[in-house]
This record gives sequence, structure tokens and C-alpha cells, in this order.
Amino acid sequence: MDILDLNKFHPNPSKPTFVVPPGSVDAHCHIFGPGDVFPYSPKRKYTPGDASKEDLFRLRDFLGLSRNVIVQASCHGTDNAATIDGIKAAGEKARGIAVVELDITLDELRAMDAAGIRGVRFAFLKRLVDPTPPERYQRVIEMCRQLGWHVVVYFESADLEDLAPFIEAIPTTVVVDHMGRPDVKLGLEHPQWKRFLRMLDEHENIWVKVTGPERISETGPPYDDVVPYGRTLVERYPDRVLWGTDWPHPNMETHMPDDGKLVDFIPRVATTKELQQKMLVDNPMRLYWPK
Ligand code: 0GY
Repeated sequence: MDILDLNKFHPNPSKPTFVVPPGSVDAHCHIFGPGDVFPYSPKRKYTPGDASKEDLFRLRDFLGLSRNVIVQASCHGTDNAATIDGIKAAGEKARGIAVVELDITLDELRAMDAAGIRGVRFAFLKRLVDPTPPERYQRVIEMCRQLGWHVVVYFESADLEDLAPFIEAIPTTVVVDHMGRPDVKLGLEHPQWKRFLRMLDEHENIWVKVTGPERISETGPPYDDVVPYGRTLVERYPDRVLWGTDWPHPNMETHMPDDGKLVDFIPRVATTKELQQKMLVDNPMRLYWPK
């Protein structure tokens, strides 16, 4: 394997073998800086290598994708300027997810809506953010409901049992990042994974991103150990799964993924044309570009 700088996205990803259906959406990616134009947050827990909107659009086109959902990452805190700048530059080809202060006003959120933001993200990973007691998000959630936005939640599976009452009570569509971050060492029969499936079984407003095999895998590329988890989600909840690259892959400790190989992971979890069409096109279009 190439020795790559773990703070910088893959410089020359391979051309995927899998040809994505026309209109496919990368529903989870970020823009970082560049730091001299869009400074990183003083409260950040990591400082990424710059990854500009131009770099993102180049990757989108190279992989054969049509649209991006740009997710505000923790290193930019609650200053969504880089994310919104990227959405504006992409025109109709991008939407975004913001991270906001708890005292933000409805008018400020309306301005973000006009700029293409369609939801807010709450992260519960201590290595990314200082913890916010979930009940303090209620006011923001209520404003999301008024705007027809959704809520994105990022947690690790060990924390789900504690967070579930909060997540299950959210009245909007909820999107869970990175397959709920299962611990693949524990296996598909473990109560943590079963708890996640139970949450999805019982709450049809909860969607899940089939993203992040490179983060979840213990064995590394081509992420064989993550396939059964992804496939379970796609086959059980075909109308509420999304896919994304997670480019530019902050905080990778073992390797920097080849984004072409991440596209080649898709047909291993979405094994039919119908499932691929739903996950890559129909579902994200319904959520982010409704007619
Ligand atoms: C991801 C995952 C990570 C980082 C962030 O907001 C973030 O900084 O989401 C991570 O470190 O697991 O979705 O990019």
C-alpha cells in the first residue's frame, strides 16, 4: 500500500470499476478551508490539511458523481462559511448540513436555508467536540421542524443505548452517520448492533448513511469486514439509506482511502441495480432536492 500523508486526501484515486447510475449523490463529504480564507475553529480538536471546494468538485466529476451534500465538520466549529461558500459555488449541484450555536435564531437558519442548508448535525464523539447534553438541542430541533429540515446525528455504537431516547424522540427526519459506527469486532449478533437495527425498525423517520467503511473496518481495504453491516442496512431499509465518500477523510489513523475504491465498495452492499438507484439517486434526491 502507498504510504500517504494521513492529513491529506488521496492525491490520485483510482478510476472506479463500478459505474454509478446517472445523477448519483455523494451525501457525505466536507470542505476544509483553505485555512487562510476560512480559518479553522479555535475550539477544534484537529487541524486538517486544506481540502477546497475545487478539489471536491474535481473528485465529484472524476468519480462520475453528480451532486454533493457538504457536511460541516467539527474543525470549522459553528462557522459554516466554507460549507456555504462551497454550496453556492456548486449551484444546484450541492446542498449542505450546518453545525450551529444553541442560541441561533430562526431568521439566521432561514438565511442558511436560502443558501442551501437542509439540516443540522449533532456530533456526540468526545474526540471531536466537547459534549452538549442532548436536551439542550430541543430548541434547534423545533426550528428544524418548522423549516422542514432534518437532523444528522453522529455517535459511536457503544453510546447508542444512552442516546436512543433522545434520538428516537426527534420529530424530524433523522440521518445517522457512518452506519451508526458499529464495532465490527463484536459481530452482527452483538446487542449494540441489534439495538441500532431495533431503532431503525421502530422509527421510519430514521435514515442511515452507508458510509465510512474505511473508519469502521478492522481489516483495511477492501473493507470485507464491513460488507455484512452495509448490506444489512441497504437490504432492510432500502428507502432510507444514503451513500457518501466522507472525503477528505479527517482523522484517519491507519491509511488514507482511495476514493475510487470507496465507489467500488457500493455494489458489494447494494447488490442490485434497483438498490443502487435508491441509495445513490432516489433517496438523496427525495431528501435534499425534493420536487
Ligand atoms: C466524518 C468523521 C469524522 C470527523 C468529523 O466533524 C468532523 O470533524 O465528522 C471523524 O473523525 O470520525 O464524518 O468526517
